[in-house]
Amino acid sequence: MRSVKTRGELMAQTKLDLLLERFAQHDRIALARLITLVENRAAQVSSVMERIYAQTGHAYIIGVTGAPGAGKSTLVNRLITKYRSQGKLVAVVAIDPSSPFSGGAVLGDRVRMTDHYNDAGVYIRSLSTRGYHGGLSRAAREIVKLLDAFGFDMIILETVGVGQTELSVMDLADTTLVVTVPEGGDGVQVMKAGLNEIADLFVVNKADRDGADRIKAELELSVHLRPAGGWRPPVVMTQASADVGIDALITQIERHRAYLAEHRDAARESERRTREFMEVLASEIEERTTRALRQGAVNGAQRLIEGVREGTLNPYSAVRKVVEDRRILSALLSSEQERAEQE
Ligand SMILES: Nc1nc2c(ncn2[C@@H]2O[C@H](COP(=O)(O)OP(=O)(O)OP(=O)(O)O)[C@@H](O)[C@H]2O)c(=O)[nH]1
Ligand SMILES: [Mg+2]
Repeated sequence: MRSVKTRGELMAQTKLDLLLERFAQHDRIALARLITLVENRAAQVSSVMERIYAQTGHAYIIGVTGAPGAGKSTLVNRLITKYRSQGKLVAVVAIDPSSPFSGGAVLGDRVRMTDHYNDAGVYIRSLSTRGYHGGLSRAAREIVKLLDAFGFDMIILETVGVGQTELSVMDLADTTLVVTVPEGGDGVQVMKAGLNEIADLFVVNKADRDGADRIKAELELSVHLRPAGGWRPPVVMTQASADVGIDALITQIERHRAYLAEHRDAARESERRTREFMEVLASEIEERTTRALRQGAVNGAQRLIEGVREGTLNPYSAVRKVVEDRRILSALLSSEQERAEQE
């Protein structure tokens, strides 16, 4: 019977309960463990999210994106300091591209953010983009939810602004900062990369360098091409390494926050919630089927896969057979325990 839990299941359940209890008591080790579960796409992730969801919705989420080396981490470091001086609890998720070129950036981030390592009001976590196959935005979303439920006031997401994945991660942010630098036609790059549309605020960092005024003018021009009436992203000049312009940046973030609060768009919010549902549904199905197939646990499906592997059955016919067979489908979507019980 389904209601009878196996010994192993009960033990896993108790362990998870304990972890969630410690999480509720603001135990950072429990927080780190839960984030690791999310990173490893463990089967318990969905039930963790169900349990903590009601505690979310309080944090303000700032996305920071832009070209490699633009000074994002340096800027984030400055933001942490300012927000900490306001007594806010700050979490940072730095999403690292998996290319070896950026491997050094992880270390760089660590080095630059060490100022805050002994501060219990600050939590910094790096997240590798490796091995997610498009599920990164779900993982990032879940980590943000965990940090939110844990009680952080400000959550800062740093990504290198390349590719669809990064853009989808920025969808989580309330305010998205696009960081540019004076050199190399960065303004044009921003437009090309589609960062223009997601920016709530442009930052021209390294304003100590030549050409800062020019890129500021370029960006301001692009802002004026936006349809009138909505939010117009301001362009803020900073010198993150010299701690210049950070107060103005924070003021603009607050302005955007106030704007959002004033212009709460119910339609946009339901759209966002629906998107979240669709994303979780799709990836839950993918994760469950992948797990079931990897464990070789689904008889009928195994035979079809053999056929595909040997070239005697084309993948489309195999998939049609799977989706038209309720028993296979239900086994694919069942949890490990449920499958064991069904046998
Ligand atoms: N001249 C100048 N250099 C800066 C400024 N801000 C940051 N830098 C330097 O730019 C370099 C890159 O800074 P990071 O903060 O690591 O840049 P990032 O955008 O986080 O880099 P990735 O995470 O690798 O994409 C470092 O050497 C910083 O010291 C600035 O305002 N002016
Ligand atoms: Mg960085």
